[in-house]
Amino acid sequence: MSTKIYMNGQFVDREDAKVSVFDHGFLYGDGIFEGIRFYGGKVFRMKKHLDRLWDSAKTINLKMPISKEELGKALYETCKINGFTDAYIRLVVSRGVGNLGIDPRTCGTPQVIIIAQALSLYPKEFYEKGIKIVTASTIRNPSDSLSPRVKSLNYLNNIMAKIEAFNAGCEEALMLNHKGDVCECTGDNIFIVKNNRLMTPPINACILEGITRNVVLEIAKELGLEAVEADFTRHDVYTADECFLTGSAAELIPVVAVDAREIGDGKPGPITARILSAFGEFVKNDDN
Ligand code: PXG
Repeated sequence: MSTKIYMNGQFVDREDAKVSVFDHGFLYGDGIFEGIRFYGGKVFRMKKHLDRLWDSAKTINLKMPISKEELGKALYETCKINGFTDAYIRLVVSRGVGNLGIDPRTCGTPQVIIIAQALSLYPKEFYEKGIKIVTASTIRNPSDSLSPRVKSLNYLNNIMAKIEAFNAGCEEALMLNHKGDVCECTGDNIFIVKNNRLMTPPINACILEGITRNVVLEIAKELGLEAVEADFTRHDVYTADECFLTGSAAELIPVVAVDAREIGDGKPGPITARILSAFGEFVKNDDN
């Protein structure tokens, strides 16, 4: 049976799930998205994802053509119709079909698309051995140009940095902001651990406010670990005891080297392991 894709209230076979070449999502990257996990028959942190999507829509001046309640139901229906209990969900809202030219006023109704697919997890090795990353020369978009808080369909800023990572033989790149402070990676937030204290850049450091990041901050509190949101530099990363990345796809991935500097003893650290294991428990019991 072919995978069914949700398109504007209807389910369409994968082969037939097509958008117009005049959709401004395709022409200009004009649109927004969410990457969501479906764990054990539940949409993880659904309210947070929908709230973030609505905030992205607000900032790009896009009027959502569906209510949060309806869209929440559609997320569940899409997983159900495809028989998933665990999946990766990509929710996309594009500006819709319009004329050539960037004028969003020419666009009809925004297109709402939900793709659910079986998880293609990162290799086990990433979690067991950790990954090595490099700093990209491409800086993160400053907030007053295109706010990284908007999860927009225009990911070229991140893709440019990701290409630098691949060219350096790494899977991820660390991005700095216009001030030179540590920002985030191309598709994940970053944490460091120093003297048992967790640190992650604040929202105004030009990051996407990751759902997983916020879950890790909650978990740290539950575990009685000190965790702060504060600006820091690459020096702090190089000299950290531990470092890890967070994201809906990655969950938690240990980082064992940055720009060829070994982090800690060059192996995934104990606090990272503690949080990763608590994360596994957290997703089972989450009701948000
Ligand atoms: N920063 C950036 C730039 C991201 O794109 C995160 C941080 C982590 O956010 P969450 O809310 O996931 O903890 C992201 C997330 C995809 C995909 O299909 C992208 C993300 C997550 C899942 C899938 O490209 N980006």
